[in-house]
Amino acid sequence: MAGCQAAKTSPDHARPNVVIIFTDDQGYGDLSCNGHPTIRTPNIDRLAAEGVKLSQFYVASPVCSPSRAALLTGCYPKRVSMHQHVIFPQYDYGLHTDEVTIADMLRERGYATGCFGKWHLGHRPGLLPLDQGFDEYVGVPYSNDMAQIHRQPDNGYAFRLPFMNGNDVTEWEPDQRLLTKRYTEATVDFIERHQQQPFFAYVPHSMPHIPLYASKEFEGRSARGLYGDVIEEIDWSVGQIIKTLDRLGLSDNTLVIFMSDNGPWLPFKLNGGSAGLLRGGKGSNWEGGQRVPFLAKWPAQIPAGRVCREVATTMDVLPTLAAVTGGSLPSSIVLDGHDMRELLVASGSAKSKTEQFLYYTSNGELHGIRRGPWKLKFEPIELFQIEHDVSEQWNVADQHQDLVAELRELAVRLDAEITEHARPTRKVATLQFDPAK
Ligand SMILES: [Ca+2]
Repeated sequence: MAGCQAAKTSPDHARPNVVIIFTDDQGYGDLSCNGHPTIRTPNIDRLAAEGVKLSQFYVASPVCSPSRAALLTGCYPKRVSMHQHVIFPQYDYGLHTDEVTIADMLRERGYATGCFGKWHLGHRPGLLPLDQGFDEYVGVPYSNDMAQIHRQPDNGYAFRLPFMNGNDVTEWEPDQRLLTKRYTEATVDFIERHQQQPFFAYVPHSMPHIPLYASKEFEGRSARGLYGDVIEEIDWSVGQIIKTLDRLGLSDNTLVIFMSDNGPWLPFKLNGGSAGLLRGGKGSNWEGGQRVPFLAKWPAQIPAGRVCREVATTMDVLPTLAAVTGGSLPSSIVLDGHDMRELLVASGSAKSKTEQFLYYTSNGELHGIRRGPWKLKFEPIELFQIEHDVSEQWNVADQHQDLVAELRELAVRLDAEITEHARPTRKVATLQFDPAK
């Protein structure tokens, strides 16, 4: 029975392999298993069928860099001062190396650690994946649009997109049709090379962040158009990783987690995704901006085919992995996430430890709070019973004025604590490479 599995701590399972697949700007509704009618994701759906799906899972920011900082550190972006929107190529700061990332924690525990994809937490010397706990890195250090969409020669900005191996730029302006395939090959190669020891593979895909690219094998394949082609290639990638684990006999003891870094980028219309039932998308504090798919498969511990409807967040991943692997975190460190292991492995009665969740805008300003089924948004004040009204259509603030005042006071108080104890980013004056044209 699933209930016994939580307590199982046999040596074989003391240090499971960990694979985190983190897509970019994929909407809550952009999976077959979350209801999309024309995008086919059989491999990602398999994670749900053979593992657990969380239906109320949040990222801590509706944009890339803050969301990634929260995942890797277990903290609100504001606590690590990474809350003020995304890192652009000319920026001189990044996540501080004093922070303990998932990779730092697992490497200390004896894991081989690799990052294969989009980094976006700083790209100057000392701010890259090899400085943040990863043994290996292959990918692009910031968003795939920053050379194309944000090219602004009139403002003095014109950037190039580097492709990196470790700390070295191996090419400029890589063929983006091949990014998903290259990240996949690097991940499979990493798993094959480290099959004899515990490993952590972090796979933050560049796609489906615009501009969209699929390889020629996938272009034109999906009934959803290019966006669907891109998602179906990511699904192929997930399948390649699962097949590799199966072939090497590692599947049973490997925890594979699939998530997106924020909601769909709706202004790009057909090139943006869908949040399904949820209102809004990337950059907003509507549920569509911050509620994302979460699937986890780990046959040794997670019962197959469950849906967990408890609230959890990316900030829970670090403390959960520490609990699962026996990894240690400094006792002095303040985290905002909680060990959510019970939500993954228990048979259904486990309750979330997230008592409340703060919403911050893409620029890092406090903009709301969720507690239990209630979500309060600021400016204008709107209150939603989010479990009755998942699409945030019916503002009931007028009927619950005491609750509005209480939640507002709580949000301000919690935010004040984070602000008071915020830890700094790291600024670096020198360049690792010159991103300018
Ligand atoms: Ca993103």
